[in-house]
Amino acid sequence: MSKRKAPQESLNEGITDFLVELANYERNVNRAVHKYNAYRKAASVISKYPQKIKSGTEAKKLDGVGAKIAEKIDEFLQTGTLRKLDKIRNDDTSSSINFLTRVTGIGPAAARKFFDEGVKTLEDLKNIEHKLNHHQQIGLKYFEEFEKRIPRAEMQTMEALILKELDKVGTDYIGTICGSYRRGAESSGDIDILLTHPDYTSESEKQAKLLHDVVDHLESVGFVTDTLSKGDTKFMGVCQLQPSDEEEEEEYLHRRIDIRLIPKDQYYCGVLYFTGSDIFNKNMRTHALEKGFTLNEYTIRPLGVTGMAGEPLLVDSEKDIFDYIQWKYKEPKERSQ
Ligand code: DCP
Ligand code: MG
Repeated sequence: MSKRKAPQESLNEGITDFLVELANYERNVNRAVHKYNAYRKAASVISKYPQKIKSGTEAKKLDGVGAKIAEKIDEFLQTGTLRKLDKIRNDDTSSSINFLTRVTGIGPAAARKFFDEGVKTLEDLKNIEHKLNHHQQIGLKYFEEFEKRIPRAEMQTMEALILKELDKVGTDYIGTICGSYRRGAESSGDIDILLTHPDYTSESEKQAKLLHDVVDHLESVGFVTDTLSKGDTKFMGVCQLQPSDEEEEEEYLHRRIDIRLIPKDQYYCGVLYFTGSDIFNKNMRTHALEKGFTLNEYTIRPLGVTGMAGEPLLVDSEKDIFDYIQWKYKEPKERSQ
C-alpha cells in the first residue's frame, strides 16, 4: 500500500486538498480511522462534482458531506484558510508524527512511540537506526526515492519486464499489475502485483514456492533489490529498473513493490480488490450488501436470512462479481471513486 496518494485534480482542489490533509491527520496523529474515512469520502465526492463549489450548503447536498465539513468549507471559502489546519501544521507533535509516518514501516503507533522518545526528524531517525526494524531501515534508506511517484511510462516498462520474466519462471503463471496503474493513473505510488497459478486453489495446500520462485528470479535478474517482508503468500520489497543501453545517462529510482500469490478461485476477487480504488471498493461492498452479498478481497458469498454468509460463489472474471450484485460493469479506469 502506498503512502502518498496523488492529489485529486478538480475544480475544487483547494477544498479536496484540505480534506485530504485533515484525513491524514486523523489517521496518523489521532488514529481515528472513521474520521479518516469520512474526510476521504467527502474529498472523493467533491472531486467528482462538476462545478466550483460556492458554499458549504451547496456541498452539503452531496452524499458524504455533513454539517461539520460544510462549516469548514464555508470557512475555507470565506477566509482562504482553516484555523484547525493552521493549528495542526504549527503543532510540533502533529507535524512530527505526520512526518514520521511517511517512512514505510512506520505506522501511526510506531510514530507516536518514536515521538515520545524524542525522535522527530529524518536526522533523529538516522541516529537511532539500530533501533529500527529491517523494514523501517529500508524505509529510511530510500526515504526520498519512495516519496516520488512513478510515471506511467516507467510503470509500463516494469509491467513488460515483470510479465516477461514471469513467463520464464513458468508459462502457467497469471500476473496482473493492479492498483492505480490498472485504473489508468498517470502516476502510481507503488507496484501492486497479483499472481496466480492453476495448480494453486483455496482447496490445495499452500504453495509458497510458487511465490518464492518468482521473487528469487526477479532478484537474480537484478530487478528486486531489497526485501521488506516475505511470507508464503505476500512479498513486500523494493525494485529498480536498469537503464537500457540507449538510456546510459539515466538512473531509475528504487520503487516499492508488493507481490501477492492468490488461489486461482479467488484471483478475480483479489484483482478487483487490489485494483481499487479503496473508495470504489467501499462503495461496491455497500452495494453488494444491499443486494444480499458479502464481498471481500477473497470471495463473494450470499447472505442468508439470518445474515450468515453462505459458501463462496464461483467467480471466473471480475464481471462475474458485478453480475452477481446486479451492478453495471465498470472498466478499471472508471473505478477511481
Ligand atoms: N486497498 C483498499 N483498502 C485499503 C488499502 C488498499 O481497498 N485500505 C486496495 C485499493 C487500492 C489497492 O488496494 O487501490 C492498492 O493500494 P494502494 O495503496 O497501492 O493504492 P493505489 O494503487 O490505488 O494508489 P497509489 O498510486 O498511491 O499506489
Ligand atoms: Mg498502488
